[in-house]
Amino acid sequence: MAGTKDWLEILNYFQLDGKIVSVKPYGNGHINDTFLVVLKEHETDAMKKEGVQPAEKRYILQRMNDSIFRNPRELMENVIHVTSFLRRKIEEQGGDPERETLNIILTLDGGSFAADQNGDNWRVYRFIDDAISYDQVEKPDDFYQSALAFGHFQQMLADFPAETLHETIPDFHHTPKRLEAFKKAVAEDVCGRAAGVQEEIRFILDREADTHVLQDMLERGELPLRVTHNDTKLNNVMIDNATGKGLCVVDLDTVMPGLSLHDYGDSIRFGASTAAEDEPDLSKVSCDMALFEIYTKGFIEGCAGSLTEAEIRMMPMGAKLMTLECGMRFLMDYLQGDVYFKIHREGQNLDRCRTQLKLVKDMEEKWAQMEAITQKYGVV
Ligand code: ADP
Ligand code: GN1
Ligand code: MG
Repeated sequence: MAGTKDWLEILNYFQLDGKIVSVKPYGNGHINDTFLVVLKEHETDAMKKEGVQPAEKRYILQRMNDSIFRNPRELMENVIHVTSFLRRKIEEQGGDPERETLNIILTLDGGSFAADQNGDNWRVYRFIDDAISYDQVEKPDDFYQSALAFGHFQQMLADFPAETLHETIPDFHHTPKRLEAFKKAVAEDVCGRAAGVQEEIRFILDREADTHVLQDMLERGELPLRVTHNDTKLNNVMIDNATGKGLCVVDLDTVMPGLSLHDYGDSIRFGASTAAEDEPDLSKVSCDMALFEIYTKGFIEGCAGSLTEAEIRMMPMGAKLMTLECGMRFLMDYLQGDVYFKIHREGQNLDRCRTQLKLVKDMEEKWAQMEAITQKYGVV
């Protein structure tokens, strides 16, 4: 994509003012195409006279992934609904809604996204300044702060009318259905890659019984259905540079009814790992129990007493299942020719799968420790 002229065409759909300084790819999300846009405000005569420099403003521009999110209108309805709900809560709590939730920049005709001439759909958020998101834990306290933020996020949405949410990706964390889709991809083997990954396939299939555990508990009414984020990796939360606290949960595309354990587990699989999600050297990958403990403590605190005894008891299983599910999704994508998660090199999805499976194995070995930690913080 695109010289300045094309960016101008896209940015002109939105209620934005100023001259383009730069538009650059931004962040490390696997799904949307994200750009940081810098605009400089137009210099007025008054500014010239008074020697005032025109200010620069930053925005996040995203090309929404339409092959994953099939209905952009419904997706953006969810984002509008969730962010307006959060805005009210944040105001009630004396917070700053301009920084503590996403702010959508509307199109000229008041819409929340715009289609360009190629049919690609774009949206713009105000950039959250003076905050950072991490791709790996650098300081344990950042991980703790992210846990508080994700727990608090879920807590704020406790009375959100769940029935009004569109299901942007059906059965997103329905692990048994994910396994069925995985088996189909193995059987079809469209790229002829299955022969080279028999060990990984076997590892996943051996854990079929596990994939049902949380779903069965949900269906038996033993775990509550809540409004959850569903994609709680560390780089989906902004940490405030000034305070070091979790400031804003971003990437709201998958906010849907789900289990608290999905949010908890997804954070653990990403943030409690000792290595990057795509680390090729598996000897570097394990689940760090100190980080596991820090996140567990923060998430339980962030949920402010709302987690049930069963939710807390099942935390180790939440961590393991979300890791297994993610490993399975990476491997399925590798088998299907890398059509879902963005890759930047050959074999990256296979490396991602392998780190997840290594983490699952490590968690199984540390199970007693994980149970002891969750019980320690779960005691009320
Ligand atoms: P994806 O769905 O591809 O993961 P995200 O919505 O998570 O895309 O955006 C990618 C990255 O961009 C995030 O991890 C975060 O670092 C950054 N980001 C997203 N929205 C904002 C925002 N409003 N302000 C600042 N940074 C943002
Ligand atoms: C994707 O969008 P991003 O990069 O935050 C994916 C998650 C996976 C994650 C693995 C909509 O998250 O489900 O857990 O990659 N998001 C979607 O890193 O599929
Ligand atoms: Mg993201």
